[in-house]
Amino acid sequence: MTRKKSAKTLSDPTPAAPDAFAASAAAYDEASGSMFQILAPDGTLTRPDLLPPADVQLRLYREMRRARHFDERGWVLYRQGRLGVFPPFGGMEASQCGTAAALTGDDWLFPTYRDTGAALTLGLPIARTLAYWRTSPHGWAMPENLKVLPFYIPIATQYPQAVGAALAEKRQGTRNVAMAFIGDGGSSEGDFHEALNFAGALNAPCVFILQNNGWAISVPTRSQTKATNLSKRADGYGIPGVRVDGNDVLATWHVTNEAVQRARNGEGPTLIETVTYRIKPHTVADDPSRYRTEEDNAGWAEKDPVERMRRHLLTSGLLTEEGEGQLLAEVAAEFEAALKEADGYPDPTPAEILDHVFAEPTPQLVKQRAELLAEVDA
Ligand SMILES: Cc1ncc(C[n+]2csc(CCOP(=O)(O)OP(=O)(O)O)c2C)c(N)n1
Ligand SMILES: [Mg+2]
Repeated sequence: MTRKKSAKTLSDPTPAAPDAFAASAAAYDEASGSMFQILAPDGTLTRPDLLPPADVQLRLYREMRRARHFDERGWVLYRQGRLGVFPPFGGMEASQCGTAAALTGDDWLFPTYRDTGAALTLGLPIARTLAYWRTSPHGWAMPENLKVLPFYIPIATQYPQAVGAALAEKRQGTRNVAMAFIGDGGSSEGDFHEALNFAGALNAPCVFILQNNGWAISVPTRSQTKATNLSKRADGYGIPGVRVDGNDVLATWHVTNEAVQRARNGEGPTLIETVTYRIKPHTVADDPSRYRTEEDNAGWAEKDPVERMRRHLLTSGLLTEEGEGQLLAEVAAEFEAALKEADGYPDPTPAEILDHVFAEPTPQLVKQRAELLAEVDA
C-alpha cells in the first residue's frame, strides 16, 4: 500500500492536513499483518468451523444491541441536558462486548472511559452507568457483587492495577482472571509496557485488550508510533499477542475466550489488539471535522459490527425480523426503566466530590471541604 508521507509531527498544533495518511488505512494495512476474522463485513463466514453455539451468538448480538442503544440514547440525553459529556463508542461494540462476554461475574474488568459496552456486558447496571456520566456518586461506587472498576479517565493506570488484581486472584488460588482495556494512544504510555512485563514475568492471569480505534483524540494511530501492528508489542514481553478484526464479534469473542481459558489454566497473560475505528467524536463535545477527513473515515461504516452480525443471524435463521423487533423492544424498555431509576437518584451535592476520595480524609481534604462549603453557602 503506498501512502503519501505526512510531515506532521506530534508537536504540530495545527489540525491534520487533508493529505495526512488515513488512519483507517493504517489500521487495515496489509503490511502490518493479517487479522483474525470469522465473520466478513458482508456477514458471510470466513471461518464457519469456528462458529460458537447459537446461544452464544444470540447473546453477543443482544449485548451489542444494548450497548448501541445506550450510545444512541446517550447522545439524545446529552443534547437534552440530561447526561454529562461522555465518550461515545458506537461502532466499537464488537471490540467491547465480544471481549467482555468471555468473562464471568467472578472476573475483574478494568474499563476506560470509552468501554461502557464492556461494562454493561459484564453486568454493570445501566442506571449506575448513567449516574457516572451525570457525575453522581451513585455511579462511582460499583456494585458489591461485581468486580468492575469505575471507568478510568487517566490513561493507562488501569493496566498495572489489573495485573495486581490478577496476581491477588492467583495467590488466593482461584481461577479468576483480570481483563483490562486500553486504547491505541494509551499503549504508548509507560504503564502499558510495565504492566505487560510485570504480567509476563509473574505469569499473571490477565487478558489485555488494546482497542486500536485509529485515533487518540486528534492524533491518528500512525502518528503515535512507528509500529504498524500493535499486537506485536507482546513479543517484547514474551507473551502471546493476537491481532483481531475488532468489528467482528465472533472473532473478538473467540480469541478472548481462548485467552481467558489460558489465563484460568495458569498459562499466563495475552495481549489482544482489536482493530476497529472511532466513527464517533472523541467525546460528545468534540468536533472531529477539525482534524480528520471523510477520506479517513472511508469504508468504516460498511464494517459496522452490529449490522454485520445481524446479517449473519438473519441469513443463518437464528434470528427472524420479528424476533429482532422483540429484542429491540426489550432493549429499549430495559434502558427506559434504568433511566427512570437514575432520574430518581438524588442530585449530587458539592462536597460529595471530596467525600469518596479516601476512607479517612486527609487534613488537606478536610480543609478544602470546609472552604468549598463556605463558598457554596456564600
Ligand atoms: C495520563 C493521561 N494523559 C492524558 C490524558 C488526556 N487524554 C484523554 S483521552 C486521550 C487519548 C487516548 O487515546 P486512546 O488511548 O487511543 O483511547 P480512545 O480515546 O481512542 O479510546 C488523552 C491523551 C489523560 N486522560 N490521561
Ligand atoms: Mg484510540
